[in-house]
Amino acid sequence: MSKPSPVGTVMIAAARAAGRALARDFGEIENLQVSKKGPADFVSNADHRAEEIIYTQLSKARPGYGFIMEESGIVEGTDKSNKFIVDPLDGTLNFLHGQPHYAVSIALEREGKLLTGVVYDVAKNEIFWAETGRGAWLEQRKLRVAARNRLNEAVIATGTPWHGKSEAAHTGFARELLAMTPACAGIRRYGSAALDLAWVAAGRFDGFWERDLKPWDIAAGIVLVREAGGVVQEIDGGDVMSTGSVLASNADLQPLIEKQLRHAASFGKQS
Ligand code: 2AM
Ligand code: CA
Ligand code: CA
Ligand code: CA
Repeated sequence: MSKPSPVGTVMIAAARAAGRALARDFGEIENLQVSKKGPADFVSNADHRAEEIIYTQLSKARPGYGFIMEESGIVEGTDKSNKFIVDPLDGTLNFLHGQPHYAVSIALEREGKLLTGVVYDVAKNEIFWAETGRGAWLEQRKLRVAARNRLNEAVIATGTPWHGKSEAAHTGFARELLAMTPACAGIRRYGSAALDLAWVAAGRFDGFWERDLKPWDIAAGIVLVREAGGVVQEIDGGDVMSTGSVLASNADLQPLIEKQLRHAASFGKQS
């Protein structure tokens, strides 16, 4: 079965429509208006346009549902049990630098549980979608996380903290890198957390960890990884949607990655 539910179909259509607008803007990034929301937190009218398209389509198709959106914030719905979680452009920095690795990410949370996730890689025209109980899919291909169980054969994705994050965040990440690089076959940092998670679901990455992300970066990708048979946890054992510190992989690698990240915490502290 590779058919999404009716609401899943609506979400995929909204992601495609936003993707078409993003693809047009990507063709002329020199004309975009770019501003900063924080020290290195860029946003452009491409982000806003894509979000507007998603909001318009979804609120028309499902009136009353709530929204959490990266750029427009929270819209309280009259229907308290359904909430869309929207990142109109994940990988803005890639996008603005002409790098064709960015995505639209839309999730649906129902009764406090993530139900549906859609991640659209616009440049590669790949729609990844998953729904609880229906599996994770890329077109007609049912997705399954990688079966690799040795960390030294694994390719692991991560996200680095950026300008404006705390010194502790940068130091902590440097320690984690120091623990992970000797242990695995390769580390990748491509700059879209939504796609990193989709690629874990697709078995292209064996694992992914990043700290301090936002709900819209990870919500859709979490559904994808879980429905592809993978495991998603909060790095330190908390609630992943609250802290945004995510570790995703298959069940064999998960304890091995977790162990290296624990090990990292001790570096430079035993003097
Ligand atoms: P964004 O492109 O939607 O902002 C990469 O590490 C992840 O962090 C991406 O999902 C990206 O989402 C998010 N992010 C937020 N602020 C960022 C920044 N200043 N630089 C790089 N990534 C950022
Ligand atoms: Ca952003
Ligand atoms: Ca994002
Ligand atoms: Ca974004």
